[in-house]
Amino acid sequence: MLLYRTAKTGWVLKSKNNYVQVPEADWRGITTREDLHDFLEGIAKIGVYAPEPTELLAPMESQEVWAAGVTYFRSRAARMEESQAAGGGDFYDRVYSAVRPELFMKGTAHRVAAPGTPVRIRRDSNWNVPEPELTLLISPQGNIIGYTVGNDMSSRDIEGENPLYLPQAKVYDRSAAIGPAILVARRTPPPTTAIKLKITRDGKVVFNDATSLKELKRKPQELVSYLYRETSFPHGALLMTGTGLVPGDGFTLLPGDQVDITIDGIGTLSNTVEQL
Ligand code: DO4
Ligand code: MG
Repeated sequence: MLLYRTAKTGWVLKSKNNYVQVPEADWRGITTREDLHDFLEGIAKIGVYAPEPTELLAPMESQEVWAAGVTYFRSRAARMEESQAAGGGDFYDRVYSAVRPELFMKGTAHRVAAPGTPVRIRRDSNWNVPEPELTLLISPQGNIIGYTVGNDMSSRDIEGENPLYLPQAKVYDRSAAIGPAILVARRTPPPTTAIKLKITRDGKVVFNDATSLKELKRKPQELVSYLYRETSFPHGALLMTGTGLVPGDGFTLLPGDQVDITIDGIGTLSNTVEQL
């Protein structure tokens, strides 16, 4: 089942190729329900059909958005290269194989771009990339209740200059996008699940590549258990699980680019790029 959030009609469910309206009385707190799967099955059975959702919002409420890093070999390699001059390469190598993962706070709903709206690149950065990441919706009790698509926009020059600049490379207005929907499923998407990134500039595709979940070094539940250690999330949390796709060193996003991130079974998160 896919759960969409819309500007006009609130939460809309897609079940067996039908769109079903979630009653307004159930909107609040829907993404923090421990019983989300069972609850949505009940809504699907009642079946008040709705039109295909438009004007999508990020499918979240007041969760903090967190991100895991260096969970794919490709991310480790790219980070080691970009931070070589700053002597930071060793940290990325070590965290890739350490027991404790890298986790950082990416932002709150306020910093998240909705599907179809612009993400931003910083004005004080010249080297920017999108990071396509399977993103977990986690309940207040630490259970994974859904899966969505995330874009962890990153300023590689700032990150590479000094690892201590990570929060500035990662967290600024509209430095994340989430959507288009939450996949509510009892099981984690299978390892064969493809994560695809396409970047289009002036009508031409300038980057097009794919990875799959089998390249993800850590188990989603392992990342969640570290995130929830000693830390409470009364509104639940969203956790981006890291990128397995990093365009080559010569590539940077430019204003006007279109970023399409597709994850099998969830959909495509599309955003344009802005630098105001
Ligand atoms: O260590 C820096 C960030 C890594 C990251 O965001 C990723 O691997 O996806
Ligand atoms: Mg990332």
